[in-house]
Amino acid sequence: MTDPKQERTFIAVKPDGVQRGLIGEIIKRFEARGYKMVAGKLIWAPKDLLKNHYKDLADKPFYNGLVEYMSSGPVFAMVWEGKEVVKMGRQMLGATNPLASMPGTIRGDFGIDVGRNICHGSDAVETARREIALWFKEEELSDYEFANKSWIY
Ligand code: 3AN
Repeated sequence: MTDPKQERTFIAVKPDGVQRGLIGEIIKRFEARGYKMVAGKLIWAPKDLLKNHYKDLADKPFYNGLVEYMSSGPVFAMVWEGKEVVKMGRQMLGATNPLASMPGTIRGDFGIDVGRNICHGSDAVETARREIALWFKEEELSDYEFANKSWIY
């Protein structure tokens, strides 16, 4: 089992988040919470990658629209590391449904539309592993420590 302190998740600022200038805001929240960025890049994702990323939703009526929206511009893809970052990341993003996304969360503070919901975060440790491998090459992930900061993971 992964050491929960070393847990990693895949977080992406979606095209609407990039267009709205929210990359910095989202990075700021993860940094401030105490998480460590292990990788980050701006990428205009090819449709094949997006179809693979969302393959579990292939039978949903919104699937084609989702792939179109995600390929409408670059996304900012990231890997964050730290204690229970998968669950915590989901909490920080807020619920998929805008009516359920609480103020204080990224979606709750910046979004009103489920089809334009600013950010993506892996929903489980296993999913995170798959998504990280899909979006990043091993050499793009930086293994480093914060010096003398045992409270930062
Ligand atoms: P989450 O992104 O919160 O994990 P999922 O995995 O159920 O939610 O959905 C993936 C993405 O599909 C969402 N972020 C959203 O962009 C889109 N989506 C989900 N439900 C709908 C819907 N009812 N209509 C349009 N797009 C949707």
